[in-house]
Amino acid sequence: MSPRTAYRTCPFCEATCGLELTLDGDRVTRVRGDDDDVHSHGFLCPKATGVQALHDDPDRLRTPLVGGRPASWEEALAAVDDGLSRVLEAGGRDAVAVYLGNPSAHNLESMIYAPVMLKALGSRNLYSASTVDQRPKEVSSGLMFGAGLSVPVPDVDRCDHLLILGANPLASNGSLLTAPDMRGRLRAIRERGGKVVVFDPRRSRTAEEASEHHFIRPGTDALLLFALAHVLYAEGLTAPGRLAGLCAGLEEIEPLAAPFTPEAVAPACGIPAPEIRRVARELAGAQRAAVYGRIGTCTQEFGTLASWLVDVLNVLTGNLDRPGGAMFTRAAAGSRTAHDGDGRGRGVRLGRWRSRVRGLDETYGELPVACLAEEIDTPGEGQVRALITLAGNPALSTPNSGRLARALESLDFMVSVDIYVNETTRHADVILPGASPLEKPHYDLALYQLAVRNVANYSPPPLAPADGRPEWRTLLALAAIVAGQGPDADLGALDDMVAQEVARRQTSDPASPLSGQDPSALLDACPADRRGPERILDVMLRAGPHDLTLDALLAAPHGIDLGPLEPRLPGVLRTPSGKVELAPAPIVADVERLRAALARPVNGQVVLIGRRHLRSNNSWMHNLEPLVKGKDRCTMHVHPSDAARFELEDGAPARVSSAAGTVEVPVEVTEDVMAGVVSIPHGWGHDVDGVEMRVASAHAGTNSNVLADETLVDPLSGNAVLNGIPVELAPVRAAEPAPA
Ligand SMILES: Nc1nc2c(c(=O)[nH]1)N[C@H]1C(S)=C(S)[C@@H](COP(=O)(O)OP(=O)(O)OC[C@H]3O[C@@H](n4cnc5c(=O)[nH]c(N)nc54)[C@H](O)[C@@H]3O)O[C@H]1N2
Ligand SMILES: Nc1nc2c(c(=O)[nH]1)N[C@H]1C(S)=C(S)[C@@H](COP(=O)(O)OP(=O)(O)OC[C@H]3O[C@@H](n4cnc5c(=O)[nH]c(N)nc54)[C@H](O)[C@@H]3O)O[C@H]1N2
Ligand code: SF4
Ligand SMILES: [Mo]
Repeated sequence: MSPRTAYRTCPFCEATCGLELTLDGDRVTRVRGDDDDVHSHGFLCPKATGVQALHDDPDRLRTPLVGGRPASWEEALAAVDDGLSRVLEAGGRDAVAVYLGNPSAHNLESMIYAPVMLKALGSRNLYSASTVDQRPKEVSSGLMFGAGLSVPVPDVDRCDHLLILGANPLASNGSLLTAPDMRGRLRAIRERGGKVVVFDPRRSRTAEEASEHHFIRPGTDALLLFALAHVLYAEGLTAPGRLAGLCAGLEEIEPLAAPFTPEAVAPACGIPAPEIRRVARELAGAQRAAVYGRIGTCTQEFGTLASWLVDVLNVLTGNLDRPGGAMFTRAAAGSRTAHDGDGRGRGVRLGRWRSRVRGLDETYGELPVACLAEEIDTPGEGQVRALITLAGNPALSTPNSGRLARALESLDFMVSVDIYVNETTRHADVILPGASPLEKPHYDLALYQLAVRNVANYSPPPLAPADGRPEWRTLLALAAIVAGQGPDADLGALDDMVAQEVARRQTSDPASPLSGQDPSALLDACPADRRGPERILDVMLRAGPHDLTLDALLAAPHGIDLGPLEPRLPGVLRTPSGKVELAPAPIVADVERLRAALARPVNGQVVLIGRRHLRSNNSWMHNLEPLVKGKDRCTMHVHPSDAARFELEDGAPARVSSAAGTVEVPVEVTEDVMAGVVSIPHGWGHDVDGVEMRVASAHAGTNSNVLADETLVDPLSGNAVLNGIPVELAPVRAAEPAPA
């Protein structure tokens, strides 16, 4: 067979780069950036080669495992039916918990079919990686704009001033910001005479590329942002312009910001007051500016406040919803706010139920994953006794991993849909294998909702699934099982129901031109032989705002560019008032907690933060030799003054302890981290029994989330505090025993 070319969107991070793959039979022989991709224009990062390495990885699961042994799909699904049915019978719906991991948001099949399974299960114990990630931003956006995914995206290609807090897009390639080649885009800002300003406790790669970088003490972004707002008011620099008429609660911001003078926040933030004043003036003085915060501003104790203040500043400077500011994307498919209405909607309702043990609020149908271990290991009515994980590795990704590992081991039943036997799935009774990226169709239903341009790109699977079982059928089979239909339900009939329901939802959006039309007509418009995720995507595209069909995307293998972002206020809003809610009551009520933090002494305490590396992706790409080879990446960055203070030596192991646990990790002394802060990347620690990832085990590293304290959460979102964890440091001396 002669080599062929296939175009496929990279599924690994949020940048959604177009790849050009050369295939020889069922082997990938070359991975390149697709120069003609309408969004990435040939850009790619080293992780792209992971498509090939992952496909070929001998440790990647290709058959189901039952009790650790290869089994047929029939056996495996029967075992799942047996295990889940017992728990459901004994403990009811809430006794079965689900954890959805990050790759499920990059996966068309799980974006469509995981919710079907969740609905069929009807458990209140739903958890996901969102509550160790962006949930604070979804809470602030939901309260302000009426929908959790109405997250304003910095219009990086047209702004001339970008203020970045807690994001390192040169390593992460952007998050809640789908924009391939952020290095190029940031350089372009500077080349057109603009400025990039970064606040980060580390001199990150993004900080190095910026016009200026300020070290900021972890967890103090909300203080800084309030102080910036304070300066805008004090110096008469607020200029909301047309936004004044589109916002409710604008007048509440000035008194809220009053206590947060630059002088008041300076000691806590570690930033001199005159610098804060200058940054505020330059932000206000820029023609077109955007403030952008990401994981560093979310996974901290004031995550929702900081996320909210980012958009408050965008409003106060007149930059929300205008070109070069922070804008709302109009995605081609899957967005609840694709069509402009009159701005009014039901808004979001949070806290509809609470977690059983700690009483933390539900958000968007989920409980905080920081509660998962206690919901499993605390006896009583409603205790979790079974767990379904889908593309998640909570044993490495969520706080107090030590406790969670013990809890997972104690479950009556666990099933994982995953591609590896890893730190989490080793606890599962049954593992159902997901497919390789080459065996999956791809369309970024989630990430295109946050793209810096309106784009759409569909890639068909370059290869058929090796065992003929696409992941969506596995999810539908699980849905059938938890619905009590047993392991051999008619998945085709279920799929028809799902498609019908999607069509019904599309035609019941009052803002849609299809509102009130017959959903069956929408379904019937799709080619007759189209089924599964392709049919549903086709329905969504047809009902979407850009008049697309799947056939149109199939005819455009490099994607379709639907143009730059356009102003969308008030049509994008879904708030009861029809206005941007600038001072939502729950957020305003939380300001007092921030005020109290002003008085808190720092006193030489050391806090832990994380970091990301370009060649790594959370916990799960460490089994791919091309990506892990070279220098050890799981080290603790320590400032020279702290190294001296705690007698730590470069290259030697240190003992790090927190309220949750203790780890040992090699020290890397560097001035790239601020004094009083240490940094360890998350997602490592592969040297535990039962993991079947040979390469990863040889580059095991340390699990930093052993140190994360699950009792620390941002109260409004329940999001875990993973940055700014108080720790104690000591050298590991040869004679001391290792921690248990
Ligand atoms: N290569 C690679 N790319 C990835 C991932 C990966 O693991 N590797 N993961 C993907 C995922 S799931 C996500 S969510 C995104 C995340 O994307 P980003 O948010 O860009 O993530 P990071 O690169 O971790 O950058 C966060 C920065 O916040 C800083 N920081 C920590 N605490 C604070 C604080 O309190 N305040 C401030 N101002 N800064 C702070 C850290 O030093 C770090 O430089 O990346 C995605 N892309
Ligand atoms: N300390 C600290 N902790 C953090 C973070 C931090 O910055 N600091 N970041 C947090 C963030 S932003 C995130 S998103 C989470 C990530 O948390 P998780 O989503 O729990 O973890 P991942 O490492 O992404 O694990 C993904 C899992 O999916 C599997 N997988 C990969 N591809 C597929 C597929 O196609 N199908 C199936 N079925 N399975 C697949 C992998 O084998 C792996 O088990 O970690 C969080 N944890
Ligand atoms: S930047 Fe992200 S999407 Fe692009 S090639 Fe790298 S991992 Fe893939
Ligand atoms: Mo994430």
